[in-house]
Amino acid sequence: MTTTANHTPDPTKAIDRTRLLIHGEWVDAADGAEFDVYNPSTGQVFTRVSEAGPEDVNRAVESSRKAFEEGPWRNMTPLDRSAALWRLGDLLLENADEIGRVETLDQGQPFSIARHGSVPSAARMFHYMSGWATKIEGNTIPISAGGDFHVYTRREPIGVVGCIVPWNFPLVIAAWKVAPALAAGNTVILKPAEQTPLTALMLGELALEAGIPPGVLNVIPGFGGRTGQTMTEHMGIDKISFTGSTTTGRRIVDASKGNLKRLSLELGGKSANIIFPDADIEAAIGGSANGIFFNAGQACAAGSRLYVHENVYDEVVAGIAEVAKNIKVGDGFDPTSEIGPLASAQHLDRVTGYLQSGVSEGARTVTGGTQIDTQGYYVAPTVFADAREDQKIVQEEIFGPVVVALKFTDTEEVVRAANRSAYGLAGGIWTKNISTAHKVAAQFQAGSVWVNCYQVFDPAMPFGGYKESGWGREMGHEVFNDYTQVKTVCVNLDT
Ligand code: TXE
Repeated sequence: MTTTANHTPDPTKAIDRTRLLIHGEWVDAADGAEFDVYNPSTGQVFTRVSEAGPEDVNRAVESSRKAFEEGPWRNMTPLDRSAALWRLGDLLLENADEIGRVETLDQGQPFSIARHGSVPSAARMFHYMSGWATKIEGNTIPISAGGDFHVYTRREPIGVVGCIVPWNFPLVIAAWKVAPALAAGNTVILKPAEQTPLTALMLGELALEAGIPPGVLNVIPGFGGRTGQTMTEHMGIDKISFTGSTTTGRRIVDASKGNLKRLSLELGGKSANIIFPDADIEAAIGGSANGIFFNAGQACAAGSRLYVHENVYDEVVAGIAEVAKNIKVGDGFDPTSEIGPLASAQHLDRVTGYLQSGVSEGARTVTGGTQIDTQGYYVAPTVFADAREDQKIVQEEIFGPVVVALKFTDTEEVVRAANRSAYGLAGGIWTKNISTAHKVAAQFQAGSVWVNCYQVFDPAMPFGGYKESGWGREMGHEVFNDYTQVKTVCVNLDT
């Protein structure tokens, strides 16, 4: 791959990597299968990619197992492992123009966001996690059993980790999983989503260039029901780290029981964002609008349930609707686009179904509410107001640029309402009252709470769900609980 400075992306340029990456080689699927990849900005097919079938999953597992057991990675000094991961972060940045271009083609996010948001964010994950490769430590433990014992723990890698990622932030979420899995000494089989397979392949290519040995990161695009299902059932994979829907998460729990795989599950959300009357209303409007409309609402932590105090309800709803109306929705390669299309035709159907359901269940459409009538998978940023708790648009994850506003009167009531969800991924609080902020943060049944900000992510901040939003944590040092296992060694010193 090559990079040019201040580059203007060319959507028509051919895609370099479209085959499976297994043991450092680019190979066709064993049965020759391929699938079409669509540009969501136009709805047109722009390339085809090899589709890994069961035989290819077997090949990838054999390769990753060999790479794990023979130890070119696990037995590398932690400092060398750290250096390779740092180098991979650097290579992502060096190739940011081309990776950004491909992410925009594949996922639809505006090029400026892909190039200056997604790629640096993935690079930061490798840089941050590279530091942990030298710091994964055990403990020494004083015990009271009779005798003289030296007891200590070792944190060891789990083995072969299957990473199954979604299509909303293809490269970023791959980095969330691959970087800590590798830092801990595991080997990885990465399966990108069928809608967005390309930047995962580029990551695999750069990993080889960074000196990560063949087989340590295999990349096998394919469909969930076939490639993904084969991975989760596979007896040769020790752990699955998955981000996607709660429905598929449940399927993965069922499918993984053969060898009782370890599971990390980062699932859906329907996060409550609460605006108290004493908030900086202008900041709350801007932050809350960004918290739902960023990436066309295709973000698991999106603040999709907006609870607004009755004293400021009309002002906030009008303010967010004004932001929504002025957002420029368009082709990811149009430099004026602020948000792009939805990632697939299937997802467009899902989101427009919710738009219809909002209206038929009686919510008031303040702005938007429609598909944008053009080629590609666009919907208008939408604000529903005066919704009721029992409506589908309040209970279910829409995963589109659609916010539902609800009015509240007192704090206890809004906390109860915010927690009345099967999900528990994230939440937001807007207030100038420090006591309200901390009290409500403590009462939120959610894995992340933002106060006077929304969707701030950092590699050092753990992220994951309460309740049906999942198991385990991504990022921070917490993530190593999910990518290592603890061995206790007890040595009798009286021999
Ligand atoms: O997700 P799936 P879908 C939510 C969002 C969206 C809904 C459906 O609400 O509207 O899910 O999206 C792989 N075994 N989120 O159907 O199926 C699949 O190939 C193993 C929230 O696209 O969960 C892809 O790689 N893997 C979310 C990944 O799972 C399987 C992000 C995600 O697809 C599989 C995405 C199987 N049986 C959707 N079936 C978030 N938490 O950010 C599918 N896959």
